[in-house]
Amino acid sequence: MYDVKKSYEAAKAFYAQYGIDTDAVIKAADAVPISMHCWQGDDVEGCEVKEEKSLSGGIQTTGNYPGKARNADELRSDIETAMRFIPGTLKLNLHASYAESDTFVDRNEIEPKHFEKWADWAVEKGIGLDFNPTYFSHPKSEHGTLSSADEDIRNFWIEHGIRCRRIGQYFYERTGMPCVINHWTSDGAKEVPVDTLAPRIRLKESYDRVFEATKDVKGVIDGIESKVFGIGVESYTTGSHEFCMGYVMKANKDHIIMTLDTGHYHPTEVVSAKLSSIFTFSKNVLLHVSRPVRWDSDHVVSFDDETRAIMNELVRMDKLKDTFIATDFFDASINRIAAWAIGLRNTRKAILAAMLQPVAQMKQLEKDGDVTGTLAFAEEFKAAPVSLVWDYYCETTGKGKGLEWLDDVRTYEKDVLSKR
Ligand code: RNT
Ligand code: ZN
Repeated sequence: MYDVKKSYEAAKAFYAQYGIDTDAVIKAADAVPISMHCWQGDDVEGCEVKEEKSLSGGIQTTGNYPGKARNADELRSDIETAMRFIPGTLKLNLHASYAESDTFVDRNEIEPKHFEKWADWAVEKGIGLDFNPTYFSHPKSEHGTLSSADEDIRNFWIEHGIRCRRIGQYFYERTGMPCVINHWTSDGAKEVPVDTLAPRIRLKESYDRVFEATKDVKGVIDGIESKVFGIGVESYTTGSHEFCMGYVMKANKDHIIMTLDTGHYHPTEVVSAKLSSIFTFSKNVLLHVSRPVRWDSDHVVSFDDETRAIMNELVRMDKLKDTFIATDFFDASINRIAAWAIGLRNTRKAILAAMLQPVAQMKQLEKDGDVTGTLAFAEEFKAAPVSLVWDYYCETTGKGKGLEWLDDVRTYEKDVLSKR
């Protein structure tokens, strides 16, 4: 019989050998906020009143697993259910396309009132809200948005960005917690454009205008997200890594930071290797935790080497507190509540695993020039009994040890999802 408490005591003794206090680590890992993305629940469709919901902008969901949320109420119920299985501090990350209204409201018309139900819900739950302008899945986004050569189109999306920052302030005022906004445009081209510069200059100017028009906005942090390519825009991305990094560094404003999505780089490039360079020049980073499989495929976050390497880096640099961690994946081929549970649990577990390492000791070994010892320590902790600490943590926080959550997800599927 597996005794969680007894097993935890054994793990506690293991870590105590290296001066690690597992009780304290659990507490610290539990307090790290993770922003849970709402869009896993409905395959990024959103709640806008419109005739046809189709995803565009170089991102794609594949699969048609039954039971997806069809409206905001169902989505909230699904999010609440998933949250029952996810330990630790959470925020909810919304997209502008999750506006609620009885009649059609275009993206350049959205107001805080269209998000009132979400805000009420967050206040009731005591959680913070993050936000994203939706610069995609719209008839006016087919040929670029903020970087479009068409001034009317550009103005439309600038107004959208402006309204989103004001909604961000509304979330801040309602929840009392800063709202982290992520700006990502899918602007790009299938073939290499002859003029690659003009769209980038327009994108820069558009971001400038969004920020200039909303400089009075309070309680909002803005991530600028880059990407290497998207489906249909394979050859050129206006908001490339260099563009976004340049924008953020040149802006030199505390609230404008880089967003690093783990699926947005060339397959051999890793976010874990970029973080310290960015922290050399920036105070904060917004992280989109995802899992690329060959490309930006947005698979469910895995407890894999790269996710662990990212969390190791953040812990070793003491930058966890300066990093806004958000999940970003969408799998339509499996139970969507399970997708959330697995991805969010893995993100938290990677944080816990990173904190369950004798960082000070390892830093000292390295400082002393003991490369052998440093490597030996790093390797030793890869197979340390993290899961015993994890199980104890999940059980004591009521989130279910091991796979207990899976039975509950299946019950919810039978009782609720299968009836949709
Ligand atoms: C797309 C970006 C972006 C989106 C969400 C829905 O490649 O990663 O962050 O996934 O905004
Ligand atoms: Zn992303």
